[in-house]
Amino acid sequence: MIDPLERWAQYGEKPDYAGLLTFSGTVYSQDPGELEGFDVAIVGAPMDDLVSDRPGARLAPRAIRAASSPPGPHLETKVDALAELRVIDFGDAPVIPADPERSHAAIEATVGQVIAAGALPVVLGGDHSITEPSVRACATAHGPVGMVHFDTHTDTGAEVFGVERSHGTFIRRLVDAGQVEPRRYAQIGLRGYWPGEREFAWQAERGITSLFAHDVRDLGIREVVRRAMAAVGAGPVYLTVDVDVLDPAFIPGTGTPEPGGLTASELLLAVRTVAAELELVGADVVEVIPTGIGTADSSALVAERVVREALTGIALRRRG
Ligand SMILES: [Mn+2]
Repeated sequence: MIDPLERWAQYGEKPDYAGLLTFSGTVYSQDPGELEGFDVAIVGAPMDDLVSDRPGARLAPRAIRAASSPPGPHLETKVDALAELRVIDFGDAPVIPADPERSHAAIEATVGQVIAAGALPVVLGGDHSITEPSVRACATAHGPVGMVHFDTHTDTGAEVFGVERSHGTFIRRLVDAGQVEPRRYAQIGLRGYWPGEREFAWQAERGITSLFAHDVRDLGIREVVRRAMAAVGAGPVYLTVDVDVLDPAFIPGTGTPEPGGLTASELLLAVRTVAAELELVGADVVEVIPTGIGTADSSALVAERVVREALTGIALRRRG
């Protein structure tokens, strides 16, 4: 086990930019035997072979580690999570470029090692397909899990461009495999133009709860989260956060940005509330494209959506 803080021990803290790159400067190990006694293990899942649009999320685990802030008490809650929990960075799953099946197997095995040691896995994606092997590892240990899913998209397609294993299909695969309980599964932040009636009919038949971005706008984030948590209820829960749930104003660096999304403060409160109230057995954050910042033309994107909203209004008016 390596402690990146060790060389700065006499100062009590390490500068963020120096030393071994681990999440928030936590200790690092790749040895599952050293996971005993830890509450949480960070696992990187640097693959983006299954995106339907812009690639680059394979670069996110390192970028998120580089962006991580040092420990210290949270100003709103007064909680220093890194002091109260024993957290270890377990490194990246051994993914294979251009071989999504073997990469998924590697992610499932690595997350499985974390769970076997009694720690809670927090996975840094990666495209959203990485949630499939991560949830599979959790469901193997805990039985079928509930899910809270922050996303613009439902990711419940049967296929995307005819491809069944995709970042747009993994939830359907997990529900069909009995690993996510559809009646204990809530989506938050849906908007835009995908999916369609067929996918929503499939969801409705199974009792999946869908909360849209317009629900967040009209009801407020606290009420939306309350409804999601009521649907999920007691029992093991997996939390998955696709950062494209945020408005592109907050996150231009993602693969399929969609205007009209949540604010960062809404998402942060929602994630904290879910983690505080529900029995999480695993979590992930996905679809960050660090190199996308500055290349995603969010001003053109919002202009395109303004036109689409105007056209939608015109069409509604003509219906009478
Ligand atoms: Mn997604």
